[in-house]
Amino acid sequence: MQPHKSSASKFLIILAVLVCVFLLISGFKSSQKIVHKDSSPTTHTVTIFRMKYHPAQLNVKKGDTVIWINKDFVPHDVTEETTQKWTSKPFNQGEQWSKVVNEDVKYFCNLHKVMKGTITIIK
Ligand SMILES: [Cu+2]
Repeated sequence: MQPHKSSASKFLIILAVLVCVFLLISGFKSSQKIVHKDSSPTTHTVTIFRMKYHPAQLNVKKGDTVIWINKDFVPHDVTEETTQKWTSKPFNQGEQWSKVVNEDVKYFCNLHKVMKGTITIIK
């Protein structure tokens, strides 16, 4: 009776280990999938109309692309505000300009300095 009992409990232990391994593998696979999805760059659109950027505040991931589309009747630009280290140059209605963003940005329109926007890098 004793040997039979111990082989039954051995079987249960092996079964439990197999279930654990299966759960670990499936959990690992699904978390890998999420990481891959999160890290792939995406594109965001900022529309310019009525002398404003919409949305004026944008959260992106590092490496994402932002496209500004001018839907106003007058030209606008997108210029880095703090040191003006980059600018789109003015672009007209129906035109667009894009940039890959790797850091927090404060920008404004050099033609209409009340127009302002920010981009924040989120994890
Ligand atoms: Cu403007």
